[in-house]
Order: sequence, then C-alpha cells, then structure tokens
Amino acid sequence: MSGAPSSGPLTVLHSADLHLGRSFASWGDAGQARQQDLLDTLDQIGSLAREHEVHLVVLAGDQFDRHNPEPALASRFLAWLDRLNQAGIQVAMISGNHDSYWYEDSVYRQSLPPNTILFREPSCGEPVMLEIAGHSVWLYGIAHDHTRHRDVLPGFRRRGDGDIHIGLMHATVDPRPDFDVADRYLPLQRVDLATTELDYIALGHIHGSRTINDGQPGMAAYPGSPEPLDTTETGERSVLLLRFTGGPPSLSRLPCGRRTARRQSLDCTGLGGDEIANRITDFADDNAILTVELTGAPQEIPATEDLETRHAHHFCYLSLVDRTSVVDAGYVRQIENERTIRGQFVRELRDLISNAQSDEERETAELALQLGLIQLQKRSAE
Ligand SMILES: [Mn+2]
Repeated sequence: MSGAPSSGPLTVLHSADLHLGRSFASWGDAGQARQQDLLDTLDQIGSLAREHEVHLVVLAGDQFDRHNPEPALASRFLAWLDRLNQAGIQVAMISGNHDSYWYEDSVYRQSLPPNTILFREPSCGEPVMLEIAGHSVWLYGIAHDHTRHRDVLPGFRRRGDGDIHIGLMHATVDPRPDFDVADRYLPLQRVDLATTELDYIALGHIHGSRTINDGQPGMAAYPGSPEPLDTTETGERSVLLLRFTGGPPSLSRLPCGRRTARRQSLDCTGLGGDEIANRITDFADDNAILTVELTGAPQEIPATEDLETRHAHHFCYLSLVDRTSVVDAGYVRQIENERTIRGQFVRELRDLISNAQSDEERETAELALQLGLIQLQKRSAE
C-alpha cells in the first residue's frame, strides 16, 4: 500500500475514548459483558480500517480507562496494533486523561509495534513526517499531562506549505460558558484551532460526535465514544473516515459499536404494576442500554428497583426513572378517604402540597408523599 507514489486521496480512520477495561462497577452482572463489548468494538474498528483500506489510524486518547490496565488487556491492544501493522496500516496516537503517559507504569511505556507513533510530550515539539501513499503527512500530537501547565498552541501549528498536516489532542473545545473546565482538560476555543492552520485536528475527550470549523483550516472533530459507556451516551456510535486530497478532508461517519443507549418515555396513567411491567417488556432488546422514564399518574407506585431486577434479562441494561405524579395517581385518591394511618398521611401531605408557597416547597412535599407511601406499601407487604 505504501511505497509507490499515487495520486489517490490519503484515507484516515479516527477514533477516541474507547475506555478499554472500564469496570462498569454499578452495572451488576452486565458489567463483565460490557468489557467484552469494548473488545469487540476494538476489533470492529480494526476491521473497518482494513475494509476501507485506510492508510492511517489516529487514536486521540482514552484508549484505556486507566493508565495501568491488566497485562492481558494491554497485550490484547498491542496485538491489535500488530494486526494493523501486518495490514500495512500506520497508527498515530496520544494518551488521554484516563490513560495518561505521565505515570511510570503507564501502559504506553512498553514497546510498540513499528507502525505505531506515540506522542509522549505534553506540548508539541517537532512534528513527525511520514511518506504515505505518495503523500507527505505531518503529524502533530499532544500527550495528556495533568502535572504541567500547558500552553500548547505555539508548537501546534502548521510548518511549511503543501502536504497534509494532521494534529491529535485530547481537549475540551468550546466549553459551555457556565462550566469551569480545569486546565488539565485543555479548554480551547474553535478560533484557537483555526489559528493552527492544520488540515485536520483529531480530537478526543468529549464522548459525543461533533465537527468544528468544518471545511476550514483548523477543521477538527470528535468521533465520540465508539461504544456507549453509560446510559447518557445515547444514539448511534461511530468512527470517522477522512479523505485528504489537499486542505481540510471530507468526513464521513462509519457506524460502530455493539450496543445502543436510548431513552424511552412510558405514560403509566391508569396502569397497575403488572401492566407497567408488560409495557417495559414490550421494549425488549438485547442490544439496548435502555432508560425508561415513567410518567403520568399510575394506579400504583411503580416498584422501580424490583422492575429493573426482574426485567434486566430482556436488555443489555435497564434503568427506570420514576417521574410519575403521585398527587394525581388513582391509588392516592383511593387511600385519601381511608380512616387509616396512610389515609391520614395522604390528607396531610396533600394539604402541604396545595398550600405550598414555592415550587421547591411543593416538590419537597410531593417527594415526601411518594417516599412515605413507598415505605407504608413495603410495611403492609411484610
Ligand atoms: Mn474519555
């Protein structure tokens, strides 16, 4: 593939934030399977690189969830790099804030296959120049380092005309103005990227997919995590396929990942516990990391923890969020007229709710009504 000059485009696959070895500690039994999903996705990325006959793979940090993963996992990753080596595909990578090179026992301090370039410095020194498929490719990389103040942009700048200039950084581009981003997460503005005049900057750190300065000098993109890492990483996951013919590349997304995280709303108005359970199993999908938001006014308080446990096997992972309204629920209306302790409790809490002086006060009283009824329901079940 390399060697003889060609006039064809340079093709590059860009990924980041795979977080291999993540523990998924709060996922119970599903956690172990998720670690295997990450490895499957790593293999899928390698297959996509070979299938699309890319010349170069760039990995923009957080390949691992921590800097010193299990030796078996490190070996697995090295073997993956080696398979790309055998396919004649170059790799360039940086470490991220999760897998920082800075530590003495960093996974990246072992010897890497000859196709792999690792940027080890937290500021950009001399770029690395490669001849690939008839193109001169200049690579500029910044390794994550939380111990040094980094004024990274002076060195991270196009040197020389012509050719193809690609940067790699693990950074927070255009942070929300109301959000204070620590220096170690490298807060930068899109205009800072434009001034680098690089043809493309391969970004990592933000787990959603986003393109910045599209078609302009200093074009940059986040591929996002290729496999969802929690319930909030919703929607299709992808890696980026870039074609360089001079100037900013054309960019397309290649779908990837084993599972998909999504949210689903379920109106529980008038439904009892069994009916709510049936509606949840209607969503059954082995590949779904599903969050169901329960709304409306049900007949009974949804037993969310119990429902999660009993129906987890229909999904990769199931999480229920109870946003049902206790105040208007059928069972509360029934209880209200009872000459019982819980009837008294409901009447008093409903008074508090209707006489609340602020939204906060009303929400607190509603929550108290809900939690109190759950406790009373548990007690009557014992
Ligand atoms: Mn990350």
